[in-house]
Amino acid sequence: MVYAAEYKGTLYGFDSDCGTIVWSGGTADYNIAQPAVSDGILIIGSDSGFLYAFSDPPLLGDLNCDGVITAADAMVALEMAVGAVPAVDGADMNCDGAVTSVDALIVMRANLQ
Ligand SMILES: [Ca+2]
Ligand SMILES: [Ca+2]
Repeated sequence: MVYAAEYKGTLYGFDSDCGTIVWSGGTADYNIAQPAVSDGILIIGSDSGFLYAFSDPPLLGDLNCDGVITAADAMVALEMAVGAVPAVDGADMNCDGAVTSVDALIVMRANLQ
């Protein structure tokens, strides 16, 4: 995951393989620096002197958003692959522009690591 900040307050998380935006967040202020990540916490300073911390940036492949990658996430990817549920950008694990059974396999392998 690669993070970048827009001056007007929006933060973006990009898939480091294909550049797809898989997360976004925001501050109530102008961002004056680029974000940093330490121990899983995304941190950024603002022009008003506040330091914002995001403890929940997404885990790539965590398609049910429970904070861990399990077989349940692979099942969600399969449901997206067959059109049972709408596909999201973060589910395209191999960056080929579509969510398929290959993406579900990649999520399953991430579960086993
Ligand atoms: Ca999950
Ligand atoms: Ca794919």
